[in-house]
Amino acid sequence: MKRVLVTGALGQIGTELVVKMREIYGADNIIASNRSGQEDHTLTQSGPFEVIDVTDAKRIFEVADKYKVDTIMHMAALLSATAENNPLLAWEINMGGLINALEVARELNCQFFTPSSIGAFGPSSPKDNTPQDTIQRPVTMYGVNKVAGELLCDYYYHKFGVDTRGVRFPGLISYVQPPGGGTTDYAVHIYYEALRHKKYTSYIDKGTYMDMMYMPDALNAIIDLMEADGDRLKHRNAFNVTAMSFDPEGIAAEIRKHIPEFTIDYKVDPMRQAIANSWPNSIDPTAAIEEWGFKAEYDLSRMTVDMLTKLKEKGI
Ligand code: AKB
Repeated sequence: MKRVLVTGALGQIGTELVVKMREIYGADNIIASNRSGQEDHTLTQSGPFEVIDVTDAKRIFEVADKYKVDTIMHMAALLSATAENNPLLAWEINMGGLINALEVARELNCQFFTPSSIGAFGPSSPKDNTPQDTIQRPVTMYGVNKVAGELLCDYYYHKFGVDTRGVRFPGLISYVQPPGGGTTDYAVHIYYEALRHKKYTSYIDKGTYMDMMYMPDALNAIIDLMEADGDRLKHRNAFNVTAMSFDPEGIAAEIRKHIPEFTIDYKVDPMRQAIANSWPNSIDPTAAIEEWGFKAEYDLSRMTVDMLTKLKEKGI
């Protein structure tokens, strides 16, 4: 990775990924792009920035060619709840955007990364310690997009030799850029509300376990996988990665260690609850550990300390 185009750079992952990669590879070598350019002044000023709508294949090519990039990190996507509310738009952005970006990677001979998700599993997948290779029959549009995306990336590798790589991310927790439209977002909101109001009303019910990971571990996973020796990779595009699994009661109990008055109650959102119910309780990251040395530094307790500290520093 010497010169990288990041799509969806103002999203939850992209915002921090661009900052970290600019530190490692040099600001001029990381070309951030997003559908609109207004929201994040710092990122658009700290290195090259271009407006790209990923449904516009020509525009992706134009920017990738202009900067002579050798890597594309395709982060632009709708998350699970938004996708479920607007399945046709999700197909257009998640599948149309992906194949456009893959085509540019093929034409310009770029290495390629795009995230899959725990959403690629469904109710018939084993629920606990879900294996790397298992039944994948998701029942959401997001899940359908993710499984098709995993297969499409494999196809571009086998058919055209594009060096495609990817992970199945769990819910990602961060104090920088809030997520939007996901099912796991509650695990970010809860920290803000704990500091602001000492209480949180969860749209996900108690007893609903999902995998989660702190953003610094997610960024390291992306960079480590992209830097890994390709000859060691057997799976390439859809490595299970996770750092912890908890339900709303579990994260609330951890927050209570620091804010004893904190309380949680429930107003369950049927749609997001149904999505969560169809996902694993926990997934097995053994293939990622064995094939490229995946390692997560943050568990629930270390993440909670860091989240509360960093959000307080931000004035929350
Ligand atoms: C979502 O909730 O949609 C995402 C994901 C797990 O892919 N955070």
